[in-house]
Amino acid sequence: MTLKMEKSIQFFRDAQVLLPGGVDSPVRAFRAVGGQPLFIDRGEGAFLYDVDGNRYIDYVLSWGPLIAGHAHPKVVEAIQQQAVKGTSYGAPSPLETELAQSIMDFMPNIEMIRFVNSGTEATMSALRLARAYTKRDKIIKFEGCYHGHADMLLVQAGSGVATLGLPDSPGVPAATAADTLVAIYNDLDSVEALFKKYPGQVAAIIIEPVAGNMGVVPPVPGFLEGLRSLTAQHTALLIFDEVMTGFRVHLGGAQKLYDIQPDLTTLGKVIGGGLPVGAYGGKREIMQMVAPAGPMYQAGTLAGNPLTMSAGIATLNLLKAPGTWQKLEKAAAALETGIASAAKKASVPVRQTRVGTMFTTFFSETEPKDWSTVKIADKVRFGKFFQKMLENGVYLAPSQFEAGFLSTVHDEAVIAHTVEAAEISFQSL
Ligand code: KE4
Repeated sequence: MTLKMEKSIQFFRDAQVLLPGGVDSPVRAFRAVGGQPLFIDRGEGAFLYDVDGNRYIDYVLSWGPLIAGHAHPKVVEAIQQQAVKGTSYGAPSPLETELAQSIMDFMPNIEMIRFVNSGTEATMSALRLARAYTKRDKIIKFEGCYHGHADMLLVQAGSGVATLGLPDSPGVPAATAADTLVAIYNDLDSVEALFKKYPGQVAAIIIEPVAGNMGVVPPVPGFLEGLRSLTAQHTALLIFDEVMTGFRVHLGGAQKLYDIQPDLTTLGKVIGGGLPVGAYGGKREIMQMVAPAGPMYQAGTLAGNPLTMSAGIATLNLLKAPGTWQKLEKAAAALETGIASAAKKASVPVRQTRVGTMFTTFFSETEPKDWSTVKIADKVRFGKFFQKMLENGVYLAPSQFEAGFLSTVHDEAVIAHTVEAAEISFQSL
């Protein structure tokens, strides 16, 4: 059955005249899965409806933010009630402190926090802060991890950079990239070697504590603990980039799941309930360096705006309802086993990875451990599977190197339909 896509095709044709690649973020162009992106008319609960009237179960959920599904009535109500009071004041409002406190209720290791407007701003600012605090210039990131598109972080990055097979991005000055050191995920020796090579020069390690931007790759036991002791030993800061893992691998993030206390945490996505947001926070002593409390400068026109704060507060309040995490975990586990058994039935070799509500189906027979073990996955076969799932009403992340997400409204019927679609799709490969 081929999808009716006339309107999407026309909208994409028009968009490509005015927007590079016809999109406002590269991965949306479906280049990795060979095809014509769908133009969306609306989202409702677990579903997306495209401009041709096709309905899909959505496992992208705006790349993570919509943990309560599309247009949750409580979130919409919070946005509506705030909108009539004004969308942005350019001045402080009690809502910023309210959302800050709500986040800290989940992640008590964060003692102070600053809101910004994207995950990119959050990681960029956290690294500037780490450099200001330690008076050092080098940073360590991991191959395949993505932390937004700030110059210093577009070095061997994951997500769209990996999806499009870009070695690195042009436009990043060599001098900037030179201060970004790259280690291998799940390989402590590769980290130790960098500390040895650049003694006293490393300001911070920044890591996705569960990698999501090369597909979902969990940390092996002892890896995060090892990073914590290496950074302590070398007086560098440990930054957990929880823009994606926050509230997704555990309501308290990876720092709760693995019981590791990073010095700084970056957040985004879920805390804005679907509106533009980012945040960085951590130890009070470090955060007090941020202007105007301290000398490290960072600012933003719409940072902490009341509309985003209201959507974030409403979303986190929904997560506080008793039994919410158990419900999310149960649905995610059912999805994971359902897809794995569908692949087995069709004798298609896959490696399923999942941590909490984030998951990936790798078309590979190699256990995912780092970029080198995931990049060999069969991207062509993934693309065929993606298209088949789309035909069967399921919208997966359009790249083998991305995470899928589910929400509190992905109920049993939705999971059952997804597994059925997977059975049909795997059989067709
Ligand atoms: P944004 O600037 O896109 O809000 O956040 C950047 C970012 C930072 N850190 C992590 C761990 C992230 O996953 C992201 C953004 N995630 C991607 C999805 N892989 C956003 C989707 C996109 O780029 O279109």
